Amino acid sequence: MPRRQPRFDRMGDANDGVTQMEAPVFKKFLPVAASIALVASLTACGSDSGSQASAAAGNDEIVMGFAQVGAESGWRTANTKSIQESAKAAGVTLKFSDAQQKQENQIKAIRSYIQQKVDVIAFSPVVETGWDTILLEAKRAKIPVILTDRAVDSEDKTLYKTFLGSDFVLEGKKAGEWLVKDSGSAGAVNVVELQGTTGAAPAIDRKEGFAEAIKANPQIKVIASQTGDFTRSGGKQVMEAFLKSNPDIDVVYAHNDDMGLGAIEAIEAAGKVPGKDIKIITIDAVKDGMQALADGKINYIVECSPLLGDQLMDLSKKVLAGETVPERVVTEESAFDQAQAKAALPTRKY
Ligand code: GYE
Repeated sequence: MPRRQPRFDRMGDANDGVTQMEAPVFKKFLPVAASIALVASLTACGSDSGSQASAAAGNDEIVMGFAQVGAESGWRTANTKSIQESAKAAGVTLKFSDAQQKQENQIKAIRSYIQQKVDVIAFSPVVETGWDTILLEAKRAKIPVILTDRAVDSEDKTLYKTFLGSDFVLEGKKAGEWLVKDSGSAGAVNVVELQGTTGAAPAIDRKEGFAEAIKANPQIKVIASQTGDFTRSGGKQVMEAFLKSNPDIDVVYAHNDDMGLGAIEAIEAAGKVPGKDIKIITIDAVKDGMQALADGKINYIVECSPLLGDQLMDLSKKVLAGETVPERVVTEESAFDQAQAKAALPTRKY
């Protein structure tokens, strides 16, 4: 991932987050019973066979620990479903945990998987930085790690086997390129941006790709940009504030469908017509987003596929069989305008 290189320099020591967050926070603020309950729930919520690592011991069954970001969006729900279904189909025993968008919960989950001696750990890092300590623990325990969906910003590439997911910079670029084309020779175009979770790879990269695509067109200006945390309620709230302080918004660029859908509610409540008075561009192309696009309330959606389950199981099997896997596996994706959404909707899988 050479494009991440500049950020290593900017971020300095990638260890900071983890070392600060672990022992002190949980020991000081969580009652012992609550800590135990958390670890117990991490173990309980997967389809846990109760067996210890087996693939390495010569049995066929692979035990995977998956630390999910949360359930913040339609995309995430589809992603979780894909992973659970693919695990079942591939005969992989899945231990699954939901971190509720908190890095400390993901670190707890991963540590618990290490203690349980799973065969492989996969996770979608909620933010990019602060993973080196826990990944080093997994490496020392000889448990391979596969990054799924989101990347980590770490200089040590030996801490994980591969990274499977989308090219988020490209997604942002596609969104920006559509806007450049759509606005043609129009005068000033005022854009407000609803960013994803602060510090998350898709938020950083989608912002970067969009900025890059519009930079040769100074009439297109991002006049406000704030995080809506990838949620519908977050998108609505931030959009309400944007509408109050900016009378001349032409375009909303939302880093995911859910925030765009929240923005639609805010725009309608303000007496404006989404898709017409204010154009909306989003990323993901989940069912609700595609429906709003087909209905004319969104103008363009860049696809980001959540269906990573099959590839993840496949890569895990290869890694555990000692095969070499590519260090980066990029998901193939397209984009939709309103007519294309109408045509695609009946056969959409998510
Ligand atoms: O776009 C958003 C979700 O990491 C690609 O996370 C994922 C993003 C997705 O919350 O809807």
